[in-house]
Amino acid sequence: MGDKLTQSVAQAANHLAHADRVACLTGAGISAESGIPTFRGTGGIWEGLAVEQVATPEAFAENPQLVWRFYQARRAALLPVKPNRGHAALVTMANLCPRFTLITQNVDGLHHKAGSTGVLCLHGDIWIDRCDGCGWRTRATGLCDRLGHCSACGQPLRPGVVWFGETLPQGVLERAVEACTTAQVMVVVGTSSVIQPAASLAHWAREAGATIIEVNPERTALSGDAHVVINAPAGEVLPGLVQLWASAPRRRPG
Ligand code: BJW
Ligand code: ZN
Repeated sequence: MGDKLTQSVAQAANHLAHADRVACLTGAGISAESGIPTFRGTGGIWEGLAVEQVATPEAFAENPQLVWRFYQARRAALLPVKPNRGHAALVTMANLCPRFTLITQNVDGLHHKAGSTGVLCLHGDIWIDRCDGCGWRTRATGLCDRLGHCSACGQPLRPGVVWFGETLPQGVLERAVEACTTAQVMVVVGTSSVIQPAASLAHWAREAGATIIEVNPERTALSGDAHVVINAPAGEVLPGLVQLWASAPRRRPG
């Protein structure tokens, strides 16, 4: 590790050691080291289509079969995937902190697979099939290339994720806002911080007095407003950060 990186990790560990309320927001970057492509890193994540072209209610209305195949391909790619050292470090973080809230924009279920509990999934879960007609929903049990239809009302089934222009699952954003605006420290990992309302959480946390720590190998829309920026891949730095936090003398605010 370079001097600057070592210093920012030490700074971050020091902030965390002084906190008993911590919120963490993750994005696609935390799963990158598990082999899942990010959305905006490589320019188009499926058959040359950007997520903005398929992850909308309009795209589904126009071509439900295409959108269905997109999500089936994503599900298939997820089957062999395992959580990485970044996901594992966040499980340990939760054990180090009396009030730790993990919030994710990811729909891949890898935090859950790693052992995190109570995760607030802002953008839903790719393994849910649901019907917009009558609200019926179920957990998908396998892959099926053919578009399914609701057995209750006949509408085409869609994945249980949040598309552009849709509101976030009821109550989830509210709980995330509460966690972020009451946290003393917020850690933001692996997100370009451009998609709303998730991107605003760190700003609301900062306005409410939290110290913002960003972990990302690239500069993002948030970097200028973060108090500590750790420019490195999550799987490489989070385990060390957690170790430092665990060994730091605890001087919590009264
Ligand atoms: C690493 C790494 C490593 C690499 N370690 N890091 C206010 C202003 C303007 C627009 C809006 C607004 N409010 C709402 C909107 C509209 C819209 C929006 O935000 N548009 C933007 C284009 C501006 N938002 C919405 O529509 C949201 N709904 C909403 O607000 O409802 C109310 C409302 C409706 C209508 C109008 C107004 C209000 C819903 C957003 C849903 C987003 N859904 C998606 C798809 C989910 C399903 C699926 O997976 O297919 O969610 S889009 C996609 O982007 C996905 C992600 O969760 C999300 C965020 O992406 P993320 O995680 O940041 O990924 P990347 O690829 O961008 O970044 C990865 C980062 O990792 C990079 O920085 C790398 O450097 C880094 N990285 N390797 C650490 N090893
Ligand atoms: Zn239905």
